[in-house]
Amino acid sequence: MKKCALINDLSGFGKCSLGVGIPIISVLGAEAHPLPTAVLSNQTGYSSFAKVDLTEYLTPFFNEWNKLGISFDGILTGYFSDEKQIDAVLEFTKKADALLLVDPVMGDSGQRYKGFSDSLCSKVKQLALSADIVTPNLTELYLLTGEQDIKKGADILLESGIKAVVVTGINKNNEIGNAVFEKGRSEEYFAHYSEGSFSGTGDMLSSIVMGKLLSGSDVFDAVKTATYFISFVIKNSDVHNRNDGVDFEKYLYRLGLEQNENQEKK
Ligand code: PXL
Repeated sequence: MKKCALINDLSGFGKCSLGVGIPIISVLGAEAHPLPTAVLSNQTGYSSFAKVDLTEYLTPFFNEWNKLGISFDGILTGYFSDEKQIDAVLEFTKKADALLLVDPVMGDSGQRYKGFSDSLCSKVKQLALSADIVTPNLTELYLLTGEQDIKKGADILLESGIKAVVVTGINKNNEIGNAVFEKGRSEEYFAHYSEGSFSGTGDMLSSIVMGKLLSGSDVFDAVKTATYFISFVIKNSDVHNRNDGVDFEKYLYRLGLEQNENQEKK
């Protein structure tokens, strides 16, 4: 089986990060190997939270993984609570021969998440620029490039050597969608829009894309699957507070079914 390292936080409430990454990578048929950057009582969108920061453990954990001689096929990164975590990850990824997908988690809806200082954002940018694929939302695209224009922002990232840029959460004609840019090809996928923004949907997208890539899909098909799945899940969720996240658990089987059908055809 393909092995995927998931470097992200673990939040007890407010479904996101490892809480959605582990089941999604698993249902798509790859091994999920988590390394929590922090453990939180709940994600930071709620009015308060308690947090255990695991910065000092990242390098020792990577050292143990290296001692085990594990070679990862994919590395997916998400939320960081300290710049030093990113230095540790850069040290690890530079020696790994893995597909690196960086979700440059920094903010949403025009706002930075709590704790994202200029210096943490510039470290996230450094990591993003070393990735094969990045999945910024519009706020993060702006923080990475200073561009509000999607194509111009994506081109800046492609010029810096990133192979594919997936810009998420685009509203057009009352639909919601994601745009994929590679040098020489770009596509957009749109689906039903449910008003609002919901915790963890960016994490769902990056995990679906990684899981699909590890099973041999290209990034366009991967984003297409993610777009329709996330839109369907939101539409069928009973959400009282956007911080709680969406009812993806009930529909994971759909991702698994589609994946198994595709694998059987191969
Ligand atoms: O889904 C992004 C995210 C991840 N992790 C934590 C967060 C957020 C967004 O608020 O607070 C802890």
